[in-house]
Amino acid sequence: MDQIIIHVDMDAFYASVEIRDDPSLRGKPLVIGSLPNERGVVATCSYEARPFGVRSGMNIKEAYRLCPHAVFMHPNFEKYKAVSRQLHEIWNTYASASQAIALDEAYLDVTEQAKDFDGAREIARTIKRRTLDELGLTCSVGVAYSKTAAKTASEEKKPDGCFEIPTPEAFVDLIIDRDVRVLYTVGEKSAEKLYSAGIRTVRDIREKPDDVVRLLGKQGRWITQIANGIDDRKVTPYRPEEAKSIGREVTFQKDVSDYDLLKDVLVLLSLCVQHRAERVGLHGKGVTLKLTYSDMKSISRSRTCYSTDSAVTIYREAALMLDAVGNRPVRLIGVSIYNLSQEEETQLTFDGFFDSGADDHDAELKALLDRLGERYHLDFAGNLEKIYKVETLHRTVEYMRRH
Ligand code: DCP
Ligand code: MG
Repeated sequence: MDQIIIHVDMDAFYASVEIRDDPSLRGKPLVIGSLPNERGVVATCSYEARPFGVRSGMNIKEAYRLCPHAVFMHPNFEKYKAVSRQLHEIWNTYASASQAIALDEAYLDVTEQAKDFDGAREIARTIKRRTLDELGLTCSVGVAYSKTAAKTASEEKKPDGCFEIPTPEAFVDLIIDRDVRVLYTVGEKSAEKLYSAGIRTVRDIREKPDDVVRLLGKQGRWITQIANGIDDRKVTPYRPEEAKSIGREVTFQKDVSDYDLLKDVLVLLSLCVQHRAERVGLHGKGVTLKLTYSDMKSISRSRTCYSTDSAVTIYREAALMLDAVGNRPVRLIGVSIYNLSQEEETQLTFDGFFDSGADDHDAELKALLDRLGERYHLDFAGNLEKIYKVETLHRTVEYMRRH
C-alpha cells in the first residue's frame, strides 16, 4: 500500500456554525449569503434547504424564489475562520502531512499513523467524534488510496458520512457509470466539450481516451488517468507562499459609473490586500485589476512592478490601469497581487539613499485617507483595522456609493 489519505469536509459549514450557535434555527432551511432584497449569491445553505434546489453560488433572488420560507442570513467570516483554525488543529494531529484546501476541508496523509485501512478507519471515526464533541459540528470523511478517491469518498455519504475507497478498482467500480463531472477536475466548460463529442460518463472517457486528449489537451491526459483510478499526488502541506495571488474584491449593490468613486474604492481594496500580504509575510511583484461590468463581462489588467510592499504602490498601479479601461458601468471591482515571495531583509540600495522623501508612502497614504474621509464623511483614523473585515469593507463601500 503506497499511501492512505483522508479527506475531511464539514457539512454545510457556514450554516452549521450558525445553527450550532442559535438552536432555534435547527431543522429549518437556512441560507447564508446575501439577503433576498440585496444583490449577491448563496454562500451555502442547510441540508433542509437543499431539497428545494438551493445551492452555493446561486443568485440570492433565485434561492428566494425556490425557498421563500427559508431564514436568510449574512455570513460571519471572522467566526468561521476561528472555527476553521480549531478544526484544522484537531485534524492535523492525526496526519504526517495535512493540506488545507478550504476553511472547512483538508487532505490528511495518515499512511504512517494508520499503518493500514483498519487503522485509517479508526482515525476517521476519532476525527468525526472529536469534531462533534469539541466543536459541535458534523463532517464527512473519506478514506482512500489517493486524493481524488478520498475526496470522492467524503462526498459519498454526506452529511455526517464516512466512506472508504481502498483501491483504484473500487474507485473505478463506484464511478464508472456516473457523469464525467464526478471527476473534480472536469469543470463546466470541459464537460460541455466532452458531451458534445458524446462522452458523458467515466466509462466513455475510459473507452475513448484519445478523444479526451484531443479535446482537452494536457488536462485531458490527466482526466483519462484519474478515470482509471491513477492519482499519485502527495498531500503537500499548504504554505501561503504557494498561493498564486492575494486579492480582495467587492460587488456593488448597484452598478457604479462614477470612476472617481471606483478609484476611492481601490484605496480600500489596496489596503486590504496589503494587510493580508503582510499577515502572511509576502509581497508581490505585480498588481492585477479586475472589473466585472453590468453585463457580467469581466476583464482583468496586470502590471508588474518592483515590489508591492505598500498599499500605496498597489493603489497607484491599480488606479493607472483603471484610468486606461474606459468608463462602462461596473458591478464588481477587485485588486490582487501576484508573483508572491517571502519578505526579504530590507536592502539599502542607492534608490533608498537618494530617495528624499518624495516617495513617502506613509504620507501619501494618509493624504489618500484624509481625502476619502472628507469626501464621504468617514473617520478612518484609528479605525482602519475594521476595514479589513469583509463585512465592514462591503458596508463602507456601499455607504460611499450612496454618498
Ligand atoms: N462557500 C461559498 N461559496 C461557494 C461555495 C462555498 O462561500 N460557492 C463557502 C460556504 C460553505 C463553505 O465555503 O459553507 C464550504 O464549502 P463546501 O463546498 O464544503 O459547502 P458546505 O460545507 O457548505 O456544504 P457541504 O455539506 O456540501 O460540504
Ligand atoms: Mg463542506
